[in-house]
Amino acid sequence: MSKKDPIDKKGTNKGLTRRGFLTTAIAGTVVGAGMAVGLKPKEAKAREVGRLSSEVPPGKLDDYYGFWSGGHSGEIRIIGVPSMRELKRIPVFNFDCTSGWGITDYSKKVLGLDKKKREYVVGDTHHVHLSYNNGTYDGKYAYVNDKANARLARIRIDYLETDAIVELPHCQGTHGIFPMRTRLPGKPYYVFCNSEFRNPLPNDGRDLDDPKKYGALHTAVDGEKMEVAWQVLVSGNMDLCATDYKGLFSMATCYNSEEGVVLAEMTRADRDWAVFFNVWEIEKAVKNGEYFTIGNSKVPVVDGRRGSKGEGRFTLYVPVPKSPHGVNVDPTGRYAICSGKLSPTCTVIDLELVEKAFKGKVKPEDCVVAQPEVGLGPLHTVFDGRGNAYTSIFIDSQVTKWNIKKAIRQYKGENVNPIVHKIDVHYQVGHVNATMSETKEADGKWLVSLNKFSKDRFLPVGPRHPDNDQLIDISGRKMRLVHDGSVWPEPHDCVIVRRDIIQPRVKRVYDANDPKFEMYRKWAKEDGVKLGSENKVIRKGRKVRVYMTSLAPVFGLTEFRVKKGDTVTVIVTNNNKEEDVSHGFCLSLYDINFGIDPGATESVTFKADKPGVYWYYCTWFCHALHLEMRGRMIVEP
Ligand code: RUQ
Ligand code: CUA
Repeated sequence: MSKKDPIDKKGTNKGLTRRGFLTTAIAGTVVGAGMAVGLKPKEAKAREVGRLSSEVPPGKLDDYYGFWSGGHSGEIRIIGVPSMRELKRIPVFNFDCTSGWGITDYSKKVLGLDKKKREYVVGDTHHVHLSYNNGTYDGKYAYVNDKANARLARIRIDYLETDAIVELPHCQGTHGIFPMRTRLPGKPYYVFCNSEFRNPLPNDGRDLDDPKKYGALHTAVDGEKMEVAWQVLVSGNMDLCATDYKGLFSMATCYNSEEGVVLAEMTRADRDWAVFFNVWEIEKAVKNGEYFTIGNSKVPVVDGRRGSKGEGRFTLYVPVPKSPHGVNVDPTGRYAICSGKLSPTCTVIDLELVEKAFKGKVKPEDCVVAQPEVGLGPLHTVFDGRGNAYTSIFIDSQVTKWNIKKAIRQYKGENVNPIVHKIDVHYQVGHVNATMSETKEADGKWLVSLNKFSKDRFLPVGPRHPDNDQLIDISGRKMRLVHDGSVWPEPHDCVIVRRDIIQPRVKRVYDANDPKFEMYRKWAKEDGVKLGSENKVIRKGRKVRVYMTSLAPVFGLTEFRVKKGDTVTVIVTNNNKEEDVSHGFCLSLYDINFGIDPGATESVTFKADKPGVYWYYCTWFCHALHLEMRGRMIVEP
């Protein structure tokens, strides 16, 4: 736990002095979850069955932040682990009135809804990953894909708010993403994104009925600038994505080496592959101008297809049976593990051999060092930092724990059984993830099984069931199911992050790093208004800016007047200094509703197209006189 952790060892937030103090005093003898999970790996290893407590008593805080993708909702959710309590939803590709995402001017800018181009209003988030340095999370950003509209979004961790979205040219089915696991001096920091679907390149009406001419692109996005850097054209398709720990490779599983367009075609071959990308060799080629472009996009593309000059230099195709799904790199950084999906095996690929293969010293197929049988329908594999892997088994509805070193020995012909334990999950597990599993600091405490079906596990709520995210204690030799967590479909994946890494601010601070600040500061300067302390209506022709403060229980303006047809921007600043006092601004019959965090300024722009009196009111219960916190917009005909 770092010194900066605002939460003490008993799991009490020092910021919550009075309430925190009382609960600590009352619960003084209760063993907090923070202590219960403070096991030394050695003790845990000796235990036959894990014995961690998932109980987080009132007033205590969780040990981990879980970042869950929201699937159809297009959002990210934050879940406390081990309590499995939902703490927050971060709107990303969706609309949300709590914050006003998709409604306020700033969020529209991030979403690209301020431009006169195609306006996407749906998203499908699958994979959330946090930014890294030195093999572990650096607490700066989270990234998430949009499978629906081929985008990558970034969330800044200090405000847990989306701050950039980039569209990936010529891509469809943007699925697996993964950031580099370390930052290399003088080099860009990339997030890699896979195209799962093959489509015409460019997709402008040509090659409609000629799927052989379709292609799929692996895209490198600069995770700091949030700009597309380059793309690689591959054979087949790409499903999940991972990176190594040295900052050399990205990689993807391919389930459609057949390049088919219907199921029967896509599952014909007994072997597909994992494709490895030689990141800095590609970068070098791009710098040397050895690239082409597609359609009207300026993004450099290199050819990494099989049989091209790029094979062996930019890409390496390692055969893997059959239609593999997940690819995960173990915390030592040595092994990439592909989960077989239609093969009951996991394929272990030695990344040191991949390095050699790129130098032509070994053959791609010789990079495989183990292939344990784990069960029917293996999808994803995670780690405990003690040499064990945990693979989700979709068809068997199980999680299989197996030992990587033993699997390698078995592959060499030794008579050892790598399978340690199997546990039933309920039901049809997709992803699993474990505490810090995607980092070199994997701590082997908790595993979450994200089950697609819940069937009989919860009260029936009609034909559309919740998913069941089950919490499993992996601190012992055998796994132990601890908790059923209902969750609205469909989180695809999650990462579980030690809480000292996540340091959110409780109040908005308008420093130079805050892009919102830039926008409002510019406007206020233009209008000669002191933002946050003056209440003024500034008219320039048909454009009206309304500057308004809010301090419980009043808005700085209890009325403002505009004329029918004006373009009106209402800019509201929350001047409450106390933690957790949010206000909202809802404008009746104008379809406007957004929240304003403590210390924040938010704005909305709309056309005053209906004359009359329209009440605006505060939507956050901020004060005993919250209902009276309202005013009138008077639109003169
Ligand atoms: S996928 S259930 Cu979108 Cu992550 Cu594997
Ligand atoms: Cu401000 Cu309710």
